[in-house]
Amino acid sequence: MFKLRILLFLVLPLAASAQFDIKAHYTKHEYKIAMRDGVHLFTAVYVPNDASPSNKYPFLMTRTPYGVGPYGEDKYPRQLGPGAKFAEDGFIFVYQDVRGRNMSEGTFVEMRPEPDQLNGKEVDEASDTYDTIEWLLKNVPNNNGLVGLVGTSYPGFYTSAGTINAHPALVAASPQAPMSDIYMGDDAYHNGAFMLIANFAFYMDFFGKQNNPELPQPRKPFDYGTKDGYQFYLNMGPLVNSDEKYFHFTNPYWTDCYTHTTYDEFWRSRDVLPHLKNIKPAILVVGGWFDAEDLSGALKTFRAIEKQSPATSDKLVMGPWVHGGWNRAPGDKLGDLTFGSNNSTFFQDEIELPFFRQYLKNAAPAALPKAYVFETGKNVWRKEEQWPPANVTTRKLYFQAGGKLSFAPPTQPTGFDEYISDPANPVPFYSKPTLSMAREYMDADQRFAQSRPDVLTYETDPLEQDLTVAGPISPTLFVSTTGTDSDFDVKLIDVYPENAGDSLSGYEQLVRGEPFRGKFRNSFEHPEPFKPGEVAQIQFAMPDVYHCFQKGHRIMVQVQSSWFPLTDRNPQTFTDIPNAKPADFQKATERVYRSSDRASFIGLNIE
Ligand code: PG9
Repeated sequence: MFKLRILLFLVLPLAASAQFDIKAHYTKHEYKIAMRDGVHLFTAVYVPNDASPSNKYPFLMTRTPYGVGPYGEDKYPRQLGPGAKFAEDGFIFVYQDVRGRNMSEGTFVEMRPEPDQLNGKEVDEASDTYDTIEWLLKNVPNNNGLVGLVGTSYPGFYTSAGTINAHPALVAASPQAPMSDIYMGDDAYHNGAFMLIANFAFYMDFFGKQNNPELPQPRKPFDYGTKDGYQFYLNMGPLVNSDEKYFHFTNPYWTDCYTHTTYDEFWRSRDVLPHLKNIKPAILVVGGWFDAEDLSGALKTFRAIEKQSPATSDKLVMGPWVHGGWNRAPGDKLGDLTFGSNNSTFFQDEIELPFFRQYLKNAAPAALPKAYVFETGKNVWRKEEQWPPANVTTRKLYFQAGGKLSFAPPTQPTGFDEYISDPANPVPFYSKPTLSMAREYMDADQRFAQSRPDVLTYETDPLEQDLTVAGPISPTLFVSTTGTDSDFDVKLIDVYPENAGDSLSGYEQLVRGEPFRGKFRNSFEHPEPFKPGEVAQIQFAMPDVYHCFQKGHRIMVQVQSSWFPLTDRNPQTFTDIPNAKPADFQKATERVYRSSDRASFIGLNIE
């Protein structure tokens, strides 16, 4: 599986660049580069064969915890660089095992905290990036003195971290789906709900080392004993059983992840966003609207740099992609939906390569707008001078009696809808059995959920004209529960007309959905129980969309209290959830209010 990850993020070409023979054009070197504290980091460097004092090349570097294979100076990957055309264009490609991973020495720390200042021989990912650049400039001949950084997902975090107190030679960086604040909306937790299925699978595959250094060790795939993840995780019971039954407390990364249930110092210190200040390299942040892992990371990284580092040349690209999809798939479809042409080749050739050429090779300006964003629903790329666009207005879509949704606030003095949420029968996140976090869930048909008695559905009349939503989605819910804790998961859905006359007739496309763990409604640090039956307010923001609900479509909102096993189950009694006892898992009656003084609504930015 390590091999798989390497393929996903580093090597696997989008369109196999078999035409360009890497081995014939590049020479590979493997180095152990000393950092300021004496720890050596394993670094593979691929230099164009025609590099010479009169033909110099810039560095393009990726730092990763997933391995820089194939290892061995005589072994070459099928692709170098983030896109199919980079190798042919000519760069000195650098891949580095980060501190403590694989062939690098030292200690690995998950999302290593990045203090603003280091003293003496203290190190972090920023200093390791700096020291590596310093070494490369001095020791790899025929470089042009300029460096770019690029990476997706975890390597996206290393890219962001590398821009802090950057080496002056680092002039361009592209954090792509960067993990940024992994409790607050990236991989680990969303609004306090633990992202169970994705993390269990990830940490079954991502362990510490036995020897330091060592080559990536192939792991025997975990045997779930079933093809049905819903049943597997239901049978597992409380999260502590994952360790009791399967991990046996051998993977501290996993144990840390599911036991730190609040936004405590462990997570706060790992948030790289506050440190993205005074960023000198030009930045190209890239994300996918259907990224189930680090969508939030891309948007928050862009916003943090815009706000905290206004002098930085900072651009955003958001396309119709799953996590890292722009690196490895055409990006023309997801599940049942299509998005026109090959959006990934467009990105690689028209955005990513020109961006790096501009800064690393003094080529013509890439002429990129502030935000290059794909509008789903219409399936077009748009160039915006800011994100969200300047012309949006915030409007509220109110829940109404009879399952209606409208822009007019409710007028009746009382009113609510209710359902019984049973932790023994949670709402599935996907209609088919799956052991992985099926990425297609991000735009999948929600009719299977609408038919359940524990899912509330509200929808507008058919739209009389196109309506484009651009920016974050902000639900405000007035709720009560007969329990002392409960999740309230909100889904924004595009309902296709019944008479569309094709396979999408009546389709209920998930546009954006987020869980919210109710006990965190006032603070993610200090959870509070609900008082049974007492009305409470929940307000949160779901990650941005750029989506056109077309004329004749309806806007739908669904509310439910489980989304399994995407998120772990809330026992619905206020407790330490990973260690909940079977008796803590209780049915509860959940109410969502829709009266004039308790008007639940979804805030939308409308273009
Ligand atoms: N974003 C991915 C991940 C990291 C840590 C935990 C779970 C997922 C990834 O880099 O693949």
